Amino acid sequence: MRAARKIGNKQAEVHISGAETICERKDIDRTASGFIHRALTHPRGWPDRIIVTIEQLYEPPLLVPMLPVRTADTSDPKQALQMVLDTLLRLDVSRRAAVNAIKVITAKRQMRGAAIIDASSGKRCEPDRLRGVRVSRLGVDANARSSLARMLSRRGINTETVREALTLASKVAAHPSIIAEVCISDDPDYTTGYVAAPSVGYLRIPNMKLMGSSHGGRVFFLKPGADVEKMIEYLERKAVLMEIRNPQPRT
Ligand code: WAQ
Ligand code: MG
Repeated sequence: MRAARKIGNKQAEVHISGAETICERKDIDRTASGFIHRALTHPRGWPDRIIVTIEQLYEPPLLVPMLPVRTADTSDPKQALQMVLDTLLRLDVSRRAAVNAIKVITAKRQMRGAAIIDASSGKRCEPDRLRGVRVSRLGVDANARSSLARMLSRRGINTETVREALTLASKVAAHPSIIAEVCISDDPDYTTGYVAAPSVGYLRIPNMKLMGSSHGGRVFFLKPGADVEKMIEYLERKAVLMEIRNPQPRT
């Protein structure tokens, strides 16, 4: 689903809401109306168009492991962005690439999808810089749903926002050409973001922005020299379900 509203001249539009999932045939009605409801009640405002696309999958989804979940204790945007920077620099991300990513996720103008940044040069690599790359065809494996809900409930974060972001981050981190991801929600009332990478897990970072601000975004850091087209094909087209492979620590 994607929802948007025209602004000013005919071409420009502001992104309101997007969502994607994988479900069984019997759940299509319920899932689609849930997404439409989300578009109609979104804190980013009233859309003047909602587009719902429903496609049959012709091959079984790939199963990828859920990233382990951790939460940092940052209390303001300065601390939070410093934590983002420090975490990225400990991975194979250059300072230039990290700084460029922070510019993208704190910029006024919203993208519908994610920016892709070369982890070494810091250059943007996605073909459409205004739109970005939209990760699609992802969901939670039926066998993992109840333990996922239990694990998140124990931490008081069993929300659709967290489940969807964790699923997306787990799909993205499973690709060998992606070193790390950073994200801030574009919802004005949601200020927790995250950095994710196989070695870091899904590191939730509170207070990435001030309450009420509508900026946000996502960046994927590309391994230098990796095949960007293949990677985008995986993100946009490959059906992936997140599963829970190792017992989660009881924190
Ligand atoms: N693929 C690529 N980029 C996306 C996608 C997608 N499927 N969905 C959203 N984005 C980009 C887009 O630029 C949005 O503006 C931005 O990410 C933020 O999207 O554990 O809700 O859906 O508490 O607002 C983090 C949860 C929530 C942290 C993130 O992102 C936690 C969130 P939103
Ligand atoms: Mg949003």
